[in-house]
Amino acid sequence: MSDTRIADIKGRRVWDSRGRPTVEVDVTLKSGAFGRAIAPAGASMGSGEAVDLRDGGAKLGGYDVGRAVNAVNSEVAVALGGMDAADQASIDQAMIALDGTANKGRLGGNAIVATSMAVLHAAAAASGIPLWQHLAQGRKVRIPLPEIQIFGGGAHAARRVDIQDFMVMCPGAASFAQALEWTAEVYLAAGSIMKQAGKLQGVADEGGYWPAFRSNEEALDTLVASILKAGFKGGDVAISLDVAASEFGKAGTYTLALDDRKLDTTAMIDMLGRWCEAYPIVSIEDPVAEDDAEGFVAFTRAYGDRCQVIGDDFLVTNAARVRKAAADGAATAVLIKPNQAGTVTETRAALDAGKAAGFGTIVSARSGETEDVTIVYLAVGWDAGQLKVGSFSRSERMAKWNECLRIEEALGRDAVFAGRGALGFRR
Ligand code: 2PG
Ligand code: MG
Repeated sequence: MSDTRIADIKGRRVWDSRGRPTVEVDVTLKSGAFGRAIAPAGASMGSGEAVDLRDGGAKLGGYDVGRAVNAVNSEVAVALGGMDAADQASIDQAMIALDGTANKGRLGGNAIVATSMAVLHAAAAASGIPLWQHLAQGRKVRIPLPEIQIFGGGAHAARRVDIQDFMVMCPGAASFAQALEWTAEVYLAAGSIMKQAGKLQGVADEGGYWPAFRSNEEALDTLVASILKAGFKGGDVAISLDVAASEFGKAGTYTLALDDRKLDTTAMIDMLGRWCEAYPIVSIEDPVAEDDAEGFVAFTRAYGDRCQVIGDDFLVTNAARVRKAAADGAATAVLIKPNQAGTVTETRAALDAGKAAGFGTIVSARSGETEDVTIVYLAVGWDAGQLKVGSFSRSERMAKWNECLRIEEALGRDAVFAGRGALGFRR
């Protein structure tokens, strides 16, 4: 057995897909095994997320991460030095205790999550097998059904449209590789439709086309036209939305800036319901705001049997919140983002709570990303069933899709694609 005790931890500042600073951590074990991970960053964030610690002030728009990097190189390195990297739970518990706050605001959720994931990588390296396999521990896993953005919006596109992510899912695909190929056809078709309409204006934060639309419905109509132009029928390629309603809704009032309308919770749910009737929608994330638990229950009761209802800002990768949502019937699926929870262990607990409740589980990237592909290994190794990474352009996104392709190829005939069955519906 190699010596899996931690010999060295080094944090540094690197840069994300928005050109903002973020935290990278290197972990070296006594055996020489090495792990590295980078913290991602959200733009539309739930208030219950682990704190993304930034320096503030004028420099770099206040986004610098000097304090978080410093925490890694001082307190965290000292506390974890000599600990066993193979014991992820104790590592994460030590950082939670060291931080001492409820929201990881002292050391920074970014410092803690990058360290936690780097330790995980190092432990896998020590075991000599790929991280996804290290996590699977011999259990059967599936290659996730991808959820891929075609048009950006909301906080990722200067609020050009209200809805944040207009995505496709390919429940009819037979493999991950085929799902990517189909999505590539739709992305291409969407680009040519936008060009013809004189609306091609580059891409939003996650690589989806800039949403130069007059209404949210125009985005949906254009998405349907793109699916049809690419030659697909309803069912094989379907629509998924992240409404990210906390960004424009509070205390039961939703302000749709583009449509110049204010809606209460009932009207908001009715509007989404009409969309579910009119368009081939199989999944809706954060249909109402994080403070609107009753709205989540009402929406799930009305549409959860035919449309997966995902809690993101609402559940913030928190096991207790997932359990409560399951008991209340407030969602049918949970988005799993390591940096919302702040450690690998807490992320896993939220995913397990989702599975125990019969929820769909979707491991997700953030809008601020890097070349780090850890989430792909988590999605496969933990058998999440679904993976959300953003769009089908820009290499911080493509690196993740491509890595998942490689895993499917490595599994060969043993590869099982999660497909349609991964979607969580109300039972
Ligand atoms: C989300 C994510 C990814 P952000 O809301 O699901 O689309 O966005 O990272 O900005 O929270
Ligand atoms: Mg979201």
